[in-house]
Amino acid sequence: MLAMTSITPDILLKGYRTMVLARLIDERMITLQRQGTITFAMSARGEEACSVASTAALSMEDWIYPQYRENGAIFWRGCTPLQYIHHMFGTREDWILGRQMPNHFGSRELNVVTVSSPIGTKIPHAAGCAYAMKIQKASTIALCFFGEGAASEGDFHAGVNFAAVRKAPAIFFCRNNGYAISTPSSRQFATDRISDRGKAYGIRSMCIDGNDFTAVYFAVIEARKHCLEGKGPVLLEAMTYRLGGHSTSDDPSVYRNDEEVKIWEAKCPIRRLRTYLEEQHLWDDDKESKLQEEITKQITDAIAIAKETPRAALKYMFENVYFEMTNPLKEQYSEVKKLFPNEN
Ligand SMILES: Cc1ncc(C[n+]2csc(CCOP(=O)(O)OP(=O)(O)O)c2C)c(N)n1
Ligand SMILES: [Mg+2]
Repeated sequence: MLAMTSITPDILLKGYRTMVLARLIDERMITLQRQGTITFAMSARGEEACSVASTAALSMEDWIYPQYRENGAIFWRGCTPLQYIHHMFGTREDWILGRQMPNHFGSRELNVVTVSSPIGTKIPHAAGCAYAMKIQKASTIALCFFGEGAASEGDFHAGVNFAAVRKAPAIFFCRNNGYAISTPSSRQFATDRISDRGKAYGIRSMCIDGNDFTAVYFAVIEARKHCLEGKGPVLLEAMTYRLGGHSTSDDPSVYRNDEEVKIWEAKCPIRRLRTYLEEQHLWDDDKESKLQEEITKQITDAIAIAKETPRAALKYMFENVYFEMTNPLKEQYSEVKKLFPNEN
């Protein structure tokens, strides 16, 4: 049973706005990819409550290890549409200097570790980070987001077991959205729940409704408290659904039917929170249209700026990898420069 903690209207309203921002920005980025303006995009459509509500339950000093479908976490922590869109375009203003694919965001300032493509690798990193926090007697935790597909990697076992043995203050937040690209979860594991595995590691675990903003929020508040009381890590499995394709390189119509998608569209976390806010007289149609208008303008203006901003320089790929550029990196840099003689 979760202890009843209260959730303030401010958190609910900020949570709602942040989820709408994530939804609208994802939609626009997919359109831009289809138009050939950006190279790639992924969407968190239908899963926004997982990243936003859990980040809302953390302290700003807690460290977050995202997988890639958690732009809601950085939006909650203050990333602006312009900062995000610079990243998606890989401009010179990109936080990570165009060194990664789009959707591989990260920010030292926001304590969000940069996304890296190999899935599951962040699970042991977060366990180690949490253990360091414990040694330093810090009152912070590390939260690692990953998909149910990533939970099939050996890194899941290594990371969760390490954190369990060391009683490291880590929350392992599994977004079970039903698919790892085209592989449904029924083809990934034979148990009903990933949270069942918590017992095997001797840690607290819980399965929650990932499309219910308040359920996610309370579960993370409780899990964080558990971590900070020195009781060890917590495994949370949030049941949700990937409403869009895996990425712009995917066509989900070849492996799943529309009926299934429709069922989950009705459970949309944004719609659910809006209904609740309206019942509480905190939201109405007028506020909704103003919000949509405001965010749409911010996104449109940001796209116009990003289009005018030069791409990240070629040398950014090679500089600051090591304190000094190594000889192999220097050679690679001059090879790449031959392909793009007009860029530096
Ligand atoms: C180690 C590794 N294996 C395979 C891939 C290719 N890959 C990228 S995303 C993905 C599916 C991940 O599914 P899941 O963890 O459930 O996250 P979701 O995309 O559903 O949010 C795979 C197999 C990869 N990036 N890294
Ligand atoms: Mg998945």
